[in-house]
Amino acid sequence: MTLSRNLKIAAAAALGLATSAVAYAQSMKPEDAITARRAYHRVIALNFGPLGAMAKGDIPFSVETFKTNSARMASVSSMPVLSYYQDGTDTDAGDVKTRAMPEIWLDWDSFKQKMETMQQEVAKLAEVAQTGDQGAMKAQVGATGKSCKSCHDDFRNK
Ligand code: ASC
Repeated sequence: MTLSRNLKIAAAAALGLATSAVAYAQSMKPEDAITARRAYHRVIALNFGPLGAMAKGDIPFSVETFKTNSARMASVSSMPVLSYYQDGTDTDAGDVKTRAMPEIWLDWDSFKQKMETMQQEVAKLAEVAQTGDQGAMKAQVGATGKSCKSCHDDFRNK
C-alpha cells in the first residue's frame, strides 16, 4: 500500500520533470534561438564559400577541401533547425539581430519546403564529393547555391 503510493508519487514527479523539460526545450529564450540558427547558417556559409570560389575558378580546385567542407555542411544542415524559428523570434532580441522576415511565419509551409530543399541539395553535395567528379561537384555547387538564394530572396531581409 505504502509502496504503491510512493511509486505513484515518484511517477508523478518523473512525469512533471519530463513535462517541464519538454516545455523548456520547445521554447528557448528568443535571443538563444536566434543565436543558434545564425550559428547554423554561419557554419554552412563558411564551408560553402570556398566551394563557390572553386566552382568559379577563383581558387584552385581541391577535392580534399570539397569533401571536408561538404561533409561539415551536410552534418550541420541536417540538424532540426526549424524549431529555432519559434514564435516571437521575428525581430531582434536584446543584442541579437535577425534578418528573418515575418513572411516566414505567414508562409511557414513554403519556408519549411525551401529549408528542406537546401538540406537535400547539401546532402547531394557531400555525396557527389565522394565521386571526385569535378564537373558534377561544380554543378552541385550551383544547385546548392540556388537553394540558398531561393529562400533568402523570399524570407531574409537584405
Ligand atoms: C553563400 C552564402 C550565401 C549563399 C548564396 C547563394 O556562400 O553565404 O548566402 O552562398 O549567396 O546564392
